[in-house]
Amino acid sequence: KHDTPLLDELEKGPWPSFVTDMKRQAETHPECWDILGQLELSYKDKITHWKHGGIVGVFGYGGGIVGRYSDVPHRFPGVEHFHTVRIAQPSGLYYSTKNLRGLMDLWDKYGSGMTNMHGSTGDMIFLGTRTENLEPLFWDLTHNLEQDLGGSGSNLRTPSCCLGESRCEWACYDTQDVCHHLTMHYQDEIHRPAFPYKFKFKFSGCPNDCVASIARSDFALIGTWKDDIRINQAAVKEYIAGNYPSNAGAHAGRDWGKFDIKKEVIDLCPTGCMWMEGGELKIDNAECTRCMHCINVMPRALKPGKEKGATICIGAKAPILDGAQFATMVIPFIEVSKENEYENVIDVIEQVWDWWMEVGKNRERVGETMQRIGLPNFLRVMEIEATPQHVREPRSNPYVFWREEEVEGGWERDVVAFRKKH
Ligand code: SRM
Ligand code: SF4
Repeated sequence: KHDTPLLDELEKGPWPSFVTDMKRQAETHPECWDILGQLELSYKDKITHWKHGGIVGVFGYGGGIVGRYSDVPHRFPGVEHFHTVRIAQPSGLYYSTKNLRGLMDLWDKYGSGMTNMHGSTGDMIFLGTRTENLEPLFWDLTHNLEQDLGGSGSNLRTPSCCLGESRCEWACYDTQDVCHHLTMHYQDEIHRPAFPYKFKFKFSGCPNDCVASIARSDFALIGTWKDDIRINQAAVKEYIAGNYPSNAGAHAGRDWGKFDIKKEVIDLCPTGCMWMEGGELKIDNAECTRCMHCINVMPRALKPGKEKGATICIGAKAPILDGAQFATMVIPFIEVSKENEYENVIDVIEQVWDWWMEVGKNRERVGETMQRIGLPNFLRVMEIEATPQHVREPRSNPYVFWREEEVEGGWERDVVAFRKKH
C-alpha cells in the first residue's frame, strides 16, 4: 500500500470514484496498489510515469496489444510491465453474460482485472498485464472463448457499428452484418500492420450516425435512402393535436399538447424543404439532405424511404499531423447487399487502399493524403465523376484548372459557335 493523499481527495465528491474502485481491486490484485502509488507520484510530479510504447505482442500478430512500462519500476514493481490488451467486441456490443463472465475470469487470471469497457474504437480494453502472460492469455481467449484481439498500430482497427436493425427502425442496412463480415474478411489487415498509418471502419445505419463515423473513421458507411421520406398524414395530425409525445418535447421538457410543427420541425429543416398545405405535411424530397431531424422528432409519422443503401464518407481523423477533420462525402449512394457479400463496398475500400498504400507517407492518414493531393485528384483516382454534392463550399479563388479532354472541343474550340449551340 502507498499513501495517496492527492488521490484520496477524488473519493470525497458526490460521484463514484475510480480511486475507490482501484482500491477495491487491489484487495485481490495487489499490483493495483502500485498503479495508485504511481498515479499519486504523477499528480505530485505533474508528469506521466508511463514509458511510451515498446513492441509487445503475440506470435504471428503485429497489433492488438499496446506496450506499457513504468519508468519507476523499482518503486512500483507491480506496474513494471502493464500492457494494454485490445479484445475485439461483438458487432453492436451484444454479449451473453456467460461470455462476459468468461472474459472477466480470463482477465482475473492473467491481468490486473481492470478493464476499460469499451474503448472508443469499440474494443474491450484489458488494462495491465506482463509480457510473459500474453501468449497464455491469447491461447485461452481464442481457444476457450473463441474471441480475438482487435487492432492497434498501422493496421485496420477493429471495425465498429451501431446496433442497427437489431433494435432500430431507422437502420437502412444491416450494420452488424457488414461489420462482422468485413472483420472476418480483413483478418490479415487487422492483425498484420502494412498500412502507412491506422485505418478505421465504422458503420452507422442512418444519418444520425450513432457511432460518430463521420468524425472518427477513415471509412464511414452511413445508411441513407434514395426515394421519398414516407409520411403518415394521419399521424402528423395526431402530433399536431398533441396526442402523440414528440421527441422534441422530450428534450424541451414541456407538455405534449403544445407541439408546434412549424417551430420544431418545419422551421428547423436545414434546407427549408417542408411546409403544410391543406392540413398535410409536404416535403420537397429533392432538396432534403437526409439530416433526420424531422424523422427523429415525429417517428410515428415519418420514416426513411424504401430504396435504402448508404453514403460513403472517407478521411476523418483526430488532430495529430494535419489537424482534426470530418470525413468527406465521396459516394452519395451505394447499395449494401448481403447477397453479393458487400462486394461493391469492398471494391471501394480496396481502391482506396491500393492508392493510399502506394502514395501515403509514413503516419499520414488517408484523409491527409486526400488533402495533400486535392479532392479532384482523389476523385480521379477513385474513378468517380464529380457531383455538386462533392463541393464543400463555393469556390473562393479564380484559378481553376481544366484538363483538355474535359473541355468540349478542346483548347481550339470556337467559343462563339459553342455559345450559340448551348
Ligand atoms: Fe487513440 C494514440 C488509446 C481511440 C486517435 N490512442 C493512442 C495511444 C496509442 C497513445 C499512447 O501511446 O498513449 C493510446 C494507447 C493507450 C494504451 O495504453 O492502450 C490510445 N485510443 C485509445 C483508446 C484506448 C482510448 C479509450 O480509452 O477509448 C481508444 C482505443 C480503444 C479501442 O480500441 O476501442 C482510442 N484514438 C481513438 C479514437 C476514437 C475512435 O477510434 O473512435 C481516435 C480519434 C479518431 C482517429 O482515429 O483519428 C484516436 N489515438 C488517436 C491518435 C491521433 C491520430 C490522428 O491521426 O490524429 C493517436 C496518436 C497516434 O496515433 O500516434 C492515438
Ligand atoms: Fe439507429 Fe441510425 Fe443510430 Fe444506427 S445510426 S442506431 S440506425 S439511429
